[in-house]
Amino acid sequence: MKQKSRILLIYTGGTIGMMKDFKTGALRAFDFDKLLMRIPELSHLDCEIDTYSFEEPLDSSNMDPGHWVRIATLIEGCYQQYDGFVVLHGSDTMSYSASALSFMLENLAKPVIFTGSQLPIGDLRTDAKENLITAIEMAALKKNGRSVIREVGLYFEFKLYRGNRTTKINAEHFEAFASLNFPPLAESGVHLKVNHQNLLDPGRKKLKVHKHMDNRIALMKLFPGFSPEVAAAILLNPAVRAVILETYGAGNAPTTPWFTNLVAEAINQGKHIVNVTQCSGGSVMMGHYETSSHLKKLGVINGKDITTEAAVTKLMYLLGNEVGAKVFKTIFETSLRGEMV
Ligand code: ASN
Repeated sequence: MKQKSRILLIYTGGTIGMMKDFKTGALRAFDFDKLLMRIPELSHLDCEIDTYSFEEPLDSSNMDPGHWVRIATLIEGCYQQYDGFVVLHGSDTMSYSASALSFMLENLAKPVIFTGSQLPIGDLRTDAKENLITAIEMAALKKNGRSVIREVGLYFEFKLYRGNRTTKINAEHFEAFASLNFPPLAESGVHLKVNHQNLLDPGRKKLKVHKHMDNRIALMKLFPGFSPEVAAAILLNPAVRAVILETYGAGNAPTTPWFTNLVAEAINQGKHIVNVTQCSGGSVMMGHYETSSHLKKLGVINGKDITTEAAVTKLMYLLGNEVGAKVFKTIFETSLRGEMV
């Protein structure tokens, strides 16, 4: 007889489980048991579901690396008992958390699927039920006794994406996420369609969980008129070990001497500078234009087609693992979990 998949549902918070606070009118997280009562459909699914809830569910604006460590530790502790994990999470920072977990869970061979919703589960027009039910079904998929999805995914509005390729693009539409540089892993229509050619194959190595995330990083989005004083305050700040430059188009930045000198000085101080485009899709191509050749010469790290969310969490992960200065650039420029080309 076919064994039912066992899924652990981890509730961290988010709109999916929120209700209106009568006093203030603002949406606030409520407890998990009440949430489960609103989805009797869960008992019809062909899998066994256990649940775990943060005792104080969060709006995901309050997520931080400590919460990622909690989720990673939880998965590590019961990895053998379950066939898959579904993480209910607020949509605002879901792409950061999914990216972070993808780096923290090395050699992951089971699905960890993030999902949530734009409307609370109690709302008549809610998108929460479809997202949750299909995320569980995707996590439960097995072939020849092995999980089909063996990576961190993000399921939202009929599509399963690679988590570290996603960005939240809309605060209004049910289609809140996009993965512009990588096609969906699976799609939900009348049937669940898995795009097998897009899936990661982690091999059969043992799961390794990394729990040190170093947050001494900064993100600097360029705009015409950036003040040299503000740029210096970021790039030369002693509290900062690495800076992500969100540049224009294919990785372009001003060629004014003050800017070039600041980047050079930061690199001299041993800081890692990463070039990521502020476009939602496409890739950095350092050296393609004169306006990026200077960065290439200085030894700026090429973020290629990585999302800002993945760049932030990859930096935290590599710094947290004390990756040496000599190999840092090469490792950052290598795809570790399918987050870049
Ligand atoms: N503020 C909410 C959160 O990220 C938004 C949502 O879940 N749709 O927790």
